Amino acid sequence: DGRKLVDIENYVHSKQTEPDKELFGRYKGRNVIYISMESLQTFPIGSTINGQAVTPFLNDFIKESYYFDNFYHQTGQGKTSDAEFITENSLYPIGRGAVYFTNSQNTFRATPRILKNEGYYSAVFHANDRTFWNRDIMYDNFGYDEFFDVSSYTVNEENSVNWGLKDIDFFKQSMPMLKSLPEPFYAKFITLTNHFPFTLDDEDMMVDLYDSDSRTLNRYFPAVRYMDEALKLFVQDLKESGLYDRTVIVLYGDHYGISENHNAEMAEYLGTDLTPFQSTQLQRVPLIIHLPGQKEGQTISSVAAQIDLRPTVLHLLGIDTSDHIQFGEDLFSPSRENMAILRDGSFITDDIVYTKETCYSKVTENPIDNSDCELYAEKAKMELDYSDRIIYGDLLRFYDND
Ligand code: GP9
Ligand code: MN
Repeated sequence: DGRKLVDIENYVHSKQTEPDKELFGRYKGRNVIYISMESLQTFPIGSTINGQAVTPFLNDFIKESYYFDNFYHQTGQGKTSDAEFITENSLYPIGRGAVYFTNSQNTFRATPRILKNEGYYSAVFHANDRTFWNRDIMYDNFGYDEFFDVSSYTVNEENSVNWGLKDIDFFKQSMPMLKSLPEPFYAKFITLTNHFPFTLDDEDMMVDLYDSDSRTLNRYFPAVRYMDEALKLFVQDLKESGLYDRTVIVLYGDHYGISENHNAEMAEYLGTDLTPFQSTQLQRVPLIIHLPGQKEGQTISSVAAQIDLRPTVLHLLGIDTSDHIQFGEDLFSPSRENMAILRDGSFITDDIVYTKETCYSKVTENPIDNSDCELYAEKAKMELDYSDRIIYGDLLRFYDND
């Protein structure tokens, strides 16, 4: 019953921090575009293959945006759908299976519904079948007004590869639909080309294959380079349409692209042993936030995670979240606690990494006494447990914050 929520409510409200005074509400009424970048990890950002930049556009975009280079994905088996779930709800995904399938009938208070109360129109753009990951059901639940799925796009032999419509064509064909939305809008784009097994047509190869024993890792770099190109063209189109100047743009990597099956080749690429410490650091994905009118960028290296996106974005729009049941913290809040809790129970702070029951110093990258991680370990356990209780008990149906 509803009383089960009281402890959780007390906990989440006690960890609330004050938003940044300058930024809170500064973008009230502006559009929001989220781009879920398929399988993009942080390590290719700024990298080169045979002297050619793998992410030339993102490298430039970062210079005029906020870039979080210690931002972690928190997904589990639900992959892309988990990343969506986390960012829309500021809750953790579940430990087994995908919450998009197991708990799609729950009551959630997702971002589209919150924004609807503020006069926003919401839409998702993704060129896959609407039933994939149970998205059609979940998007209704979340309060999305519209879902442009594969049936809204022209897909043919020419413009598709790998999982379907190529990202460049996806963004191009999305533009008229995006422009037709009433403003302010909240729009989410989910890319697809940079998905395992990272195959491309020859004409779309803009950097060389990497050279290792893993064909997957070798193909990853040209596939990332292709997505970077697609993002560049989309941002150009946004500028031409005028939307760029009145839209908060959030780009995030959804989850890792290179699994631990390729550890040997990754270790060779990185030039280090792939210890559990390093494997945890490889769970970083890029987060880029571009604010309307922003010309100067800033790289923020304090630890952050996908769960933090919801309060961050809502605060930019001037929406008070102090009564929300959420586990994330506003990334621009001067007093936030910098900590990322991964779904497998690993966690990261600015100083330590805890994984596989071992506590590591970030400075030495070596194991340290587990007691140094103890306090955080309890917190990590508790948060995951609280979030699970909310989902498995459908507890938000007892919570009325309207
Ligand atoms: C499918 C796309 C990829 O529509 O989002 O899903 P993933 O396999 O990465 O979860
Ligand atoms: Mn994905």
